[in-house]
Amino acid sequence: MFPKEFDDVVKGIRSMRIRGAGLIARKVAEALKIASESIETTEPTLYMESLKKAAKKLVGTRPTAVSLPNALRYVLYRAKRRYEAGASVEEMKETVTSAAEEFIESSLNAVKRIGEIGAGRIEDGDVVLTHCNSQTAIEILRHAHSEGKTINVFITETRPRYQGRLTAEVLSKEGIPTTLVVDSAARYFMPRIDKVVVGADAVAANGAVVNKIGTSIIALAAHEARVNVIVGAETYKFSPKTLLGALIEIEERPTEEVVSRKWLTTNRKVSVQNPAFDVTPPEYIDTIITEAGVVSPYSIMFLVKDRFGWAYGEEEPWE
Ligand code: RI2
Repeated sequence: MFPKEFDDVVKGIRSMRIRGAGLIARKVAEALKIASESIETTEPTLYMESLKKAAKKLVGTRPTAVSLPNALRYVLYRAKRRYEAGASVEEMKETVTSAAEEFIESSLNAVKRIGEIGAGRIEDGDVVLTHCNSQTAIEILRHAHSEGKTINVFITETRPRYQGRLTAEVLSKEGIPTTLVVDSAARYFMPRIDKVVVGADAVAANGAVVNKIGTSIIALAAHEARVNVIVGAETYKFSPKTLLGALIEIEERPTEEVVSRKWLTTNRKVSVQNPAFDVTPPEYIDTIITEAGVVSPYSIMFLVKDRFGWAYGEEEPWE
């Protein structure tokens, strides 16, 4: 049993009350810290077992956002190293608390830094199209606006959960002119667009970007119209497993997000699918902006390894 705040994070991520890949990562780091502080034992092995149990509960909440397991790896590898070195429970708790806080702080700094770097790619007068609700993409646009650049932003609704509305609300409150359009209008409007700016849930070893369903068709339309596609992705969105040949799992969400249960029961022969993400191949992406600058997907791996302190191929720390 872990405290209620821990269970609230688990439920919140599953139901998407807590959403957005970066926020999810910060929330699981925080939840692991809460779980760690609540473990009542002085026996290091029992402590580690409970901590792994907490991590396992968190890791299964949403399968695609790789920032989630990466945040857990960041914290857990540090605890594991201390455990192997013979640390006491008190010492391991301190390690978990400081690693979680360090991760959260560096995540927030990363989003801010991507905003600064990405804004350099936005020119005065640009018409930008964005999809879904990415804090990273928003930060790039917000920063460009704060530099005094005049920008106009088209936002796709992002069916079935309409996260585009959230982005429209945030940007319009900042004083940025925004236009909300249906997802299927992306190609229709593309001739008016100068740049596409989106976030990422995961980046694979070949540079492919996994992001909200619909991103790849927008990137395809942008490619056809020779419009640049800019992706803002913190380095902890890189999937280390893809280096060893793994594919990133695409989350399939409940059909009720697309049609009502009533509609389904009256149309029993219709099957409904609701993949939450799709994969945009690297040839449709012009720039991936990380907090370490504009880097090639291959060098992201080395940055991640350095910063996050794990050896890829090593057993998952919650196993
Ligand atoms: P930030 C979101 O997923 C969207 O796909 C968005 O582009 C991505 O996370 C990255 O968001 P969801 O949680 O980390 O809405 O940039 O399924 O905020």
